[in-house]
Amino acid sequence: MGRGRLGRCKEGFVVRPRVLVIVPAHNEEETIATVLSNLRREVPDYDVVVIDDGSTDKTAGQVQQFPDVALIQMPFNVGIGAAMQTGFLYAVRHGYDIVVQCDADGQHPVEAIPRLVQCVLDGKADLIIGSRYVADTCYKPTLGRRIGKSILSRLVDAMIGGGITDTTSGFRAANKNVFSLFAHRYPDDYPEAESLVLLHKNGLRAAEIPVNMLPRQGGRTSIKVSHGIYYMVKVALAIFIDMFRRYTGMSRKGT
Ligand SMILES: Nc1nc2c(ncn2[C@@H]2O[C@H](COP(=O)(O)OP(=O)(O)OP(=O)(O)O)[C@@H](O)[C@H]2O)c(=O)[nH]1
Ligand SMILES: [Mg+2]
Repeated sequence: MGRGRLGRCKEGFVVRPRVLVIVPAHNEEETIATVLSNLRREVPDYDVVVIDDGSTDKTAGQVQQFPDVALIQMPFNVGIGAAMQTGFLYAVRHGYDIVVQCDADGQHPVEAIPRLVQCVLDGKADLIIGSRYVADTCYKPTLGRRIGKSILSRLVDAMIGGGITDTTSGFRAANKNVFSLFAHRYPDDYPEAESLVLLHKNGLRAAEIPVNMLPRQGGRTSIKVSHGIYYMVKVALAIFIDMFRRYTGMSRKGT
């Protein structure tokens, strides 16, 4: 671990940012190895940590075939929010500069990661989201998901003032301000939309760029239709409650 630290050049030291890719995984034995191979090929200078969240299949065994990929195994399924928060905490403790979130099911176009990271480095925003909805992509959500996404997007829009079309995308790159905040506090279920409200309340900015997302490349979705509706209502309520919260965690503004 720890590639991309300092490189010497004639003029002195050139600081290269240390980037950590966090891959949350729950029962992704069919796809995780391909995702990790793609990461090694496309972003060999970035470190990778997989958060295996109590998988009951061979996910961990697949990850162990990659000696340079870190593996954190949760003792039982803690859920995507707590798993990601573990990754953010890992990034803080190991002194990373930028964190990227990338799914384990092959949906996220790994080759777009350098673009996400570059936008963060250029200061375009504190969090850059890979969006499925800015341009036409191969991703075709079901009707239920389109409705859920649209309700959540409207709520988030009302809270943060618009500008984000894909509030539920988990394909993101974040600077230290963001992942330090998230290491401290991060929503539990379907955390992506609510996390944007958290960011906004802490004076941080999100923006998005178009990416071409694929359908899941194997295995099964974690989102069953009945759960989808339940979580949609839960997330909407959580966002609504956030509206009245004065203090959200790390804000210097005390919002
Ligand atoms: N750590 C952890 N990861 C999870 C959990 N549930 C899902 N994941 C991972 O989070 C990522 C996104 O989950 P998906 O089930 O693909 O959700 P989605 O991409 O919104 O849904 P699909 O479009 O159907 O794939 C994948 O890498 C999953 O393995 C969980 O409980 N814990
Ligand atoms: Mg997926």
